[in-house]
Amino acid sequence: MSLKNADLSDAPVRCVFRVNFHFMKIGERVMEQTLILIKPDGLKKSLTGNILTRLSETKLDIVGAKMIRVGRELAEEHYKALKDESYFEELIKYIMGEYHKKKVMALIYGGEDAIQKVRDICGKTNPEEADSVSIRGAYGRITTKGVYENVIHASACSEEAEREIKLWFSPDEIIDDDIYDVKIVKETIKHKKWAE
Ligand code: IDP
Ligand code: MG
Repeated sequence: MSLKNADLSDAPVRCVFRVNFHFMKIGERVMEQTLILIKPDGLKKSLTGNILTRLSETKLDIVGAKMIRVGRELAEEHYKALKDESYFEELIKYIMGEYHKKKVMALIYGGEDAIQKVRDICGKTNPEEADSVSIRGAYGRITTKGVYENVIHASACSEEAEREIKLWFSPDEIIDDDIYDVKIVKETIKHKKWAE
């Protein structure tokens, strides 16, 4: 079954203008980057391997990856467009890991048409409506409190991808050409080093 454009009708209102302002043109190919989060329920259910295997079908490159403990500030900033929704507080607790594990795996995938390719494999937001061969259709559920626990987040459009990549990653953590403007700064910061 083809998942092509499986959730176009499902795209958030903020993404209706699907204009790519940020991309690298290599030859005739338009290279994008997109943010993926394996959410706390995906980690708790040991789905990391399955999800990465499904994502490898896109033939995109992993250009960033890390584990993050999500604090309230990051959670609320990530989902700020949904702050008036009835399920917002439950959503924040969910992404902070209060119901599963207190971490998420954050990844950036890069390549041609990366944003839509990943969204297609993820499937619709509501796991009950998602194609059963999509990641969310196969592994998601709706809780008794009404939150869609859909195991994975993926940027929905180029504006969202830029905002989310800049929120979750610094340019140094991305092993790819810079597709957003960067500046070089020299700063002295305290950080942990290995003690011999
Ligand atoms: P998306 O994750 O497919 O981009 P968004 O509308 O951005 O969908 O919603 C973010 C997250 O909020 C969803 O992945 C899901 O976990 C949760 N969510 C969205 N809509 C609902 C809803 O109507 N009820 C409960 N949870 C929802
Ligand atoms: Mg979204």
